Amino acid sequence: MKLIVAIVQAEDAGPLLDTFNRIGLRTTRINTVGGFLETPNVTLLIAVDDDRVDEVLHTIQQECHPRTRYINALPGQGELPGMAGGAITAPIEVLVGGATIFVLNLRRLVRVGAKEAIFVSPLPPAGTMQLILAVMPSDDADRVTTSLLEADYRVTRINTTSGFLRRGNATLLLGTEPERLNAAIAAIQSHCRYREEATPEKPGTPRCAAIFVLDVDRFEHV
Ligand code: 2BA
Repeated sequence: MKLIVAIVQAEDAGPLLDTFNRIGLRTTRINTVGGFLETPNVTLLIAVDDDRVDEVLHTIQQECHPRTRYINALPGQGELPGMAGGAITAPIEVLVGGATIFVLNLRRLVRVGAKEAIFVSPLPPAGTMQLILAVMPSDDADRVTTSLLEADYRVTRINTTSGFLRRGNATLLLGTEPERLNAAIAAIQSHCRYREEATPEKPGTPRCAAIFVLDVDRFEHV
């Protein structure tokens, strides 16, 4: 399985999510800001089977459009010919791409409520740090965070939105040594409440949290 991280322009996010819902793909939306333009964009997390990756990429390509943006020139750049230096500056044209997409190998995917990992790939090389992204309803996140902190894990919370229900949820980001991975997953599972909620695939399918696990190539704490 893969975790696709796609950064798209805010204008394209709504129609793209509608299409993902129509074709039965679950997504998590993070409201983000481009580092260069400092304008809002949207980052989507999409976990899919390997054989659906091309379909996801194709869908993004169909729904997301490159656009030209204009920003004010930086000091000392782009002055109009004939004007006093810096008096009036010409806007700079920037072409923003349709989407920026990262496809990552998932080590494990757990759907809480299904009680079991629905996907586990072979064990990582010994000692490989693991990164957990756990998406859950906002009202479970405090309880889960407290239990993880009590067990001496460190956690970062991102406020996110479910792509289907468009309801606020939370994504916890947690790095752990591989030998403590199962205990972290168990803590998340046991502190999430089980709910009956609709999903794109099947209205009424039970759902609580989705836990994505990725290998970390390098971990430093400075
Ligand atoms: P922004 O950082 O706001 O960048 C918007 C657009 O500005 C970029 O479009 C690119 O055309 C230009 N740009 C970005 N950084 C620049 C720089 N240092 N010098 C000159 N021009 C620059 P895209 O490349 O299509 O990127 C769209 C958005 O995707 C970015 O918004 C950022 O949020 C994200 N993104 C792109 N590449 C990324 C990467 N390698 N890692 C993380 N995020 C990335």
